[in-house]
Amino acid sequence: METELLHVGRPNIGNREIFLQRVNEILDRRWLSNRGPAVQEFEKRVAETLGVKHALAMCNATAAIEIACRALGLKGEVILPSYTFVATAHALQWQEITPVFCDMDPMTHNLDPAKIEKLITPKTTGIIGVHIWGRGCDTDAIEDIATKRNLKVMYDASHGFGCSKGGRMLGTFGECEIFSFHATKFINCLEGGVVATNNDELAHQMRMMTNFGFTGFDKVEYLGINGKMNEISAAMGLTNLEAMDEIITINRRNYGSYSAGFADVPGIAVIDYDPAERNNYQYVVIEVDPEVCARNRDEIVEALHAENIIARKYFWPGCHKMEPYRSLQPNAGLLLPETERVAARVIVLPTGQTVDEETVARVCEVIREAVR
Ligand code: T4K
Repeated sequence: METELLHVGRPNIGNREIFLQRVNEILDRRWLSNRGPAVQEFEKRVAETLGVKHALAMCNATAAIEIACRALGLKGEVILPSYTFVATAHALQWQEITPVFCDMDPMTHNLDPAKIEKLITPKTTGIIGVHIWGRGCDTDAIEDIATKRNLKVMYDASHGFGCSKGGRMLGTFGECEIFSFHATKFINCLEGGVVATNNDELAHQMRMMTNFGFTGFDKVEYLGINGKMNEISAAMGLTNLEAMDEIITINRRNYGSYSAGFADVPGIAVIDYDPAERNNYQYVVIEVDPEVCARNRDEIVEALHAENIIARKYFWPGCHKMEPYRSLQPNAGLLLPETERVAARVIVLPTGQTVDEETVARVCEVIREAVR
């Protein structure tokens, strides 16, 4: 039995000495927030990595989605997947925009574009695609529908930093894309988010909104909030960005070991990442087919937890089954059969810097033993 808890989402941490040196410089400068030098450098590095004109650092991805929705003028109803972290839906509901949940394509776990059109009503103003696990949405199909129906498109790319779709980096699609740099993401800023966009006007507007709407001393031009990233978070982000290749190599190695470990286990499939794209491999996701596997998903998770391996059921049960959506939209599930089916099959396993091959072998063995 594992003595320590083995978590999904254990943070990756770059060179500690360099981070601490950056922290000392920040303290020496006595410039701690309000888009200081570390935040500006972080924004520059992120923009370079994504190949995008503007990368706006914010305090977290949830606030960043809210700011982007405001700046895009989204209101009424917005279509998004139910199969996402609840923050995507909350960012809309918090602004009294109705999240309209769309079903997924079970092959990709992403929004199924074929199911978008029938959800469009006269109140619909936009679509938020979510690149689940860093695998890019069907951006062509989504953007075709949006153009035809005059809707705005943005993406929640919280999982997708360093990933591509059709050879183009995530971050460059739609009006804007939002990345999360939360502690549990493969590159973290402790807490942090970034909005990426090539739209100058939108970037200017979001920049102001992130800082109370100030456009100069005593001059407020927009309704804004405080969505700013602090300097220490940027220092962490910069340090971790420097370790990005190394972290991806580890994630990729672990992903390969898990895939090999489950290759001959009936009813367990590791979701795949297209080798032709750039991937960060930050999520190792398995699907348990209850018709083939000797144990169902919940029994396997129970077996893992009994061994102190805290595997997660992301994103079960789907946003539509969480409050306030469960009460506000009690029938939403009728249109979400694939979401409900897949959400009941998925397990996310630990990976990242703190997980070595021996640990992967142990996790595989617990699962193999459970289904034997
Ligand atoms: N959109 C999508 C698609 C997202 O996945 C997320 C975040 C967002 C939007 C919003 O982004 P942010 O506003 O957070 O920037 C976690 C994360 O908190 C959340 O950021 C992430 N998605 C989601 C997928 O996972 P929880 O509620 O499952 O677990 P949490 O935060 O308690 O952490 C999971 C495990 O990680 C813990 O059991 C232990 C470990 N952990 C966590 C922290 C914070 C550590 O070992 N060290 C730590 O410092 O949401």
